[in-house]
Amino acid sequence: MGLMKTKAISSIFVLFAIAAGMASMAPAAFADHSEVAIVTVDESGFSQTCAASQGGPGCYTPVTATVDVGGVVTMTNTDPTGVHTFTSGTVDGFAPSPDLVFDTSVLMSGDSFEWIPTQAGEQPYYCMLHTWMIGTIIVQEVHADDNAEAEEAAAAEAAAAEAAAAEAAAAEAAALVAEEAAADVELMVMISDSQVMGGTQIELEFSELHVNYDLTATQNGEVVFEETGLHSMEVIATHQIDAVGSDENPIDVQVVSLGIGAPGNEDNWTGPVGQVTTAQVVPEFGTIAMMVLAVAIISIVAVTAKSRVVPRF
Ligand SMILES: [Cu+2]
Repeated sequence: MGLMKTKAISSIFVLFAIAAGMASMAPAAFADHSEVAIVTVDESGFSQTCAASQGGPGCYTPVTATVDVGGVVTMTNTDPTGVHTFTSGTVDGFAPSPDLVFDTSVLMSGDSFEWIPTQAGEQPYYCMLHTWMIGTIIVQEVHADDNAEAEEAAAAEAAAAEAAAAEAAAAEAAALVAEEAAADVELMVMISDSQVMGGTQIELEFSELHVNYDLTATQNGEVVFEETGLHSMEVIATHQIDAVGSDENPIDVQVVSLGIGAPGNEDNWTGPVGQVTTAQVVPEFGTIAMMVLAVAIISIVAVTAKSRVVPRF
């Protein structure tokens, strides 16, 4: 099917990228930072074990990349099991603060994005679909590490640039917050599961209080759980499903947001309505954690596609 073809192409792309990277590195006496390739760790959307905070190596490789000002950073989603973003800015738990320097938006498996930095400094970034995925790009003046003097000058310049960037970022963030308040409320939900008492316990962790939603779980094309008009007073809601997923018969979980607000007061609900988040329960992963940002339609479409990609080679 078309799916297999996509995977094959992405694998070839990765090999090529690695080969190209090695070839360009070999002849340089000094470390060449005119280009750097960053990729995503396989299954980083399903498990947080890659995160440094969980003792992992980081969910992007390399997790700290160095590039010259004017160099090319190629960001590629090499994870065959999911969609990811490289979004500049920082994230605090569920709360991302994009700084608008770059945003790949949703990259399907095999997709790439290029960014050419124009300013020295440290640029943090994260995946807006899986906020445990974080990385850093260190942008330095060309040949900054050729000698210590240049390095010092670059460091001073970088510090100045960083201060200026921080100022700009703060202004942008403030503007963004104002914009967001006027626009729609962002809603994220993390879906995780555990096997409990011969069934499956689904835990939903919302980024907002008072989320109204529909929850449906299907297995083998059969509905094993279906409730509409659910309300989560707290950020966490749990539901017991009377079925256990397996590799052959995974359970597909679907959450549809209805709006945010008190039950019975639909007219005043805010937030995204009708946006869909899916996750798949397969025991080999133990607890599956998937976080979804329900703002842009494209990410929702992409996430729906992700659950179909899960049964893989
Ligand atoms: Cu991701």
